[in-house]
Amino acid sequence: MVSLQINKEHFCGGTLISRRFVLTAAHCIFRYMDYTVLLGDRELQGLSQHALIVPVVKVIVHDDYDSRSLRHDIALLQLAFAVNYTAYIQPVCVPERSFKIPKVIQCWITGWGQQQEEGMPASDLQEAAIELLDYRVCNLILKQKMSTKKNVVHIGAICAFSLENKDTCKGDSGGPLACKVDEAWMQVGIVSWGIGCGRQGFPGVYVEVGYYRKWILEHVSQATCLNCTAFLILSPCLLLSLRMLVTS
Ligand code: 4AZ
Repeated sequence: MVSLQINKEHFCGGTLISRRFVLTAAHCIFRYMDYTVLLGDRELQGLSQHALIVPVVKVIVHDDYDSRSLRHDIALLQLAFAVNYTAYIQPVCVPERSFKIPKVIQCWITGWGQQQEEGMPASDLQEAAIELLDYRVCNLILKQKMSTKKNVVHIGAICAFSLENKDTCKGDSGGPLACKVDEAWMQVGIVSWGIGCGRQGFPGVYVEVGYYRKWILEHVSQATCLNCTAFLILSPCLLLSLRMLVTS
């Protein structure tokens, strides 16, 4: 996971999906700004020797992103240079569209966002275990809470809640909802929106990453992969897909 920063100040989360690209939420992007990405560190104050700061050279926001409904709340940031992977800087896997997280797998939300609805941002990266909720069920719950007849959660989204009312909040947006499948981390969601933070009975809403896999790959390969098949390296994500093909 990475921290998106403007003038060295954290404002959103993101994730590294290739050596050159960071995935985040469209609502994290305002207008043209000098964005930088902090990689390889959990602590925002006093960077460690594992930290790397990389400028963003291009922002790709989903064409259908709607800032009112927050539909298609997804964006890619192209980094100024391809980062080298280390023990601290690793890419997360983007799931296949059809990928269904087995019920037994634990998923997590992480971020440096506010620790309460009216609270302070965290300087040390926080994490919480969550339960997933289908967007249709989530839509029914949130429609009722918002006293509206209009649908508020649509296909392409997934919701999550915690039994201890742990939740994402302001400053966590753009960050991951990720699940550890075998030895690989799969990014199932992107922090998008919610009503307040950590309120009992109010699930948080996330972009369903697998639903946008084609969009992601289109933009990432367009920009970086002139010769990808020639350099096809067996990444942990690819190995996981292959293993799942064999076992399913
Ligand atoms: C926010 O303000 C925000 N509980 C993000 C996520 C959630 C709530 C608020 C989900 O960016």
